[in-house]
Amino acid sequence: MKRVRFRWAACAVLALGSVAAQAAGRLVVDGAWIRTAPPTVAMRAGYATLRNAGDAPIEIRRIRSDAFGDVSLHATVIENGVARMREIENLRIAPGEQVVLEPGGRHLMLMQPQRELAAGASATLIFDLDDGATTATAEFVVRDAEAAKAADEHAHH
Ligand SMILES: [Cu+2]
Repeated sequence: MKRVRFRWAACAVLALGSVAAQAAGRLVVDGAWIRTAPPTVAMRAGYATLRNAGDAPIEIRRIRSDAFGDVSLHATVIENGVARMREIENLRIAPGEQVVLEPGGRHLMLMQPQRELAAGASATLIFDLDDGATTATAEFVVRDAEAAKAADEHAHH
């Protein structure tokens, strides 16, 4: 009798352990692009769909790239009829949810390009998640806004 009870307890511990190990967030970055700008402009804007394909919430703590001196996440807010940008410190995405970064809305602010980024070039962005131990990497392709829009419409048909 005692032996049976022990086995049941061990089984419960194993089951709990496997649940804890499986619950994890997973950032998927789709349709990532950077809008072209004249080489003299010291900033670019980046857009993408950020989706949490995991089963635990994720929080984006930091975004970095060798191609830029500084990367931050911005929201566009209208104050007294004027569009202003505000930094989003930590973006939290629930399991199954997605955040769309698009022209006129939330976007990545890419400062101090470290090299020429003509249309067709690409830059790797690294997203540091949660405790900093987890990262996601995405390739952002440089395109002009019209080409990006056409490609997006094509993808949806
Ligand atoms: Cu901005």
